[in-house]
Amino acid sequence: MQSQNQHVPYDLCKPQHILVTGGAGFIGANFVHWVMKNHPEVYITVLDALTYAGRRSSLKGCDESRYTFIHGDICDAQLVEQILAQPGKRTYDGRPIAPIDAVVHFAAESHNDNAIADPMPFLQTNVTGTAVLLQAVRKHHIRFHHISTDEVYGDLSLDSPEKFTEHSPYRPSSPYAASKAASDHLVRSWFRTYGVPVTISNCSNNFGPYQHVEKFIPRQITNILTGRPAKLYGAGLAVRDWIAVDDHCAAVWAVLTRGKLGETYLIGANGEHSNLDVLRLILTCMGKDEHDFEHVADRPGADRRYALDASKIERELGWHPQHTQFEEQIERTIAWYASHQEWWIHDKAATERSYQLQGH
Ligand code: NAD
Ligand code: TDX
Repeated sequence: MQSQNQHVPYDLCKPQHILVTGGAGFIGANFVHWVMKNHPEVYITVLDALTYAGRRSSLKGCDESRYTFIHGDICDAQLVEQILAQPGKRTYDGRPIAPIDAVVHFAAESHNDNAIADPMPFLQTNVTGTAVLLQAVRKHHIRFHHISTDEVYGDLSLDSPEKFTEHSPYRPSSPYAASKAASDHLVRSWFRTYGVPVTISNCSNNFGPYQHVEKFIPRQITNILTGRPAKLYGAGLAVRDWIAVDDHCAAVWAVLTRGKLGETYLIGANGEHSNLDVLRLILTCMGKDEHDFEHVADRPGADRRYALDASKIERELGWHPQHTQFEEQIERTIAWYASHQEWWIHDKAATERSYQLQGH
């Protein structure tokens, strides 16, 4: 296959039909809702394997005539080829749907504790799955945006003002982060070697609706809602750089539609907080004593601090986070979990059993 020009300056991509992988997961589902609300002209196909982390009900409320859900695995090359090779089609009421012209790739195994217990599914989905998608978009000349994480850069010390930039060296410390780093390398190499029109974004820790109860913030909220103690790893001094998931979705849209091909953009909202401070805030917002939690074992090799310098995307693409009042966003997240018990209650007991086995 002939290499496409690697130096297209700015590709103003106006997608008409996006394939969203992992669209039944936390950020993917929020992205589907966000696009439906903000870009009603776009049609979406979701490809999701519905692992323990994916839920069809996360897409409830989306206009059924504006998206198709496909239950399948990104590692299934035949299925991916079949989806991307489709010519345009029609909705059930006869309206034309353009062929898929962009892929936004969220699908991944995403939880560090799971990767520590068993890294192999992370290599399969995050590395092999990304390679399968890259081969298919290469064949069909389709725009590809890869969703990655700040964890590929390793961690920072607690007491320095340093932040990650697009030039920070890759230094992943955990099996999950290493699998995401590998996928980033694949994406860059498919750009350089084959001219596949790609962009990458590396985002900090997200929070908001539809996040699985295994993750830090929803775990604490749902522990308190179900009468379990909140659980803090180690002394809780580790720092994460939090961003409201809607701000991440808007940033992904900015990179997809206005990003420069082959480039990486860091996405963050200057939301650094220690785990201890976040937990105390959740406890206080939920009317509990701020000391009312248990310390549990930390992860082996735990990362200390993540912090992102997002000035490139702000400067070059004009994206700025809108939901930066952390306490207000935490209160909204608590209210969402309190009013959507039917969405998470079935996962709760099994998640806690698995944590108990891991000593967390
Ligand atoms: P998630 O675990 O909530 O969702 C992942 C989704 O992918 C699920 O719906 C799951 O069913 C699906 N999936 C898993 N394996 C699949 C496969 N083989 N084929 C098809 N679908 C599959 O994850 P998330 O938190 O929404 O993360 C989404 C993406 O964003 C990931 O790539 C993650 O690395 C990245 N990211 C997450 C955060 C965060 O804070 N959650 C931060 C930065 C980057
Ligand atoms: O019960 C808990 N108590 C606790 O103190 C849990 C589940 C976690 N923690 C700590 C561990 C981390 O220092 O909270 C911090 C955040 O943990 P997670 O929510 O598991 O997130 P993290 O490991 O930082 O990774 C997240 O951000 C980067 C996402 O899960 C990744 O997918 C993303 O790439």
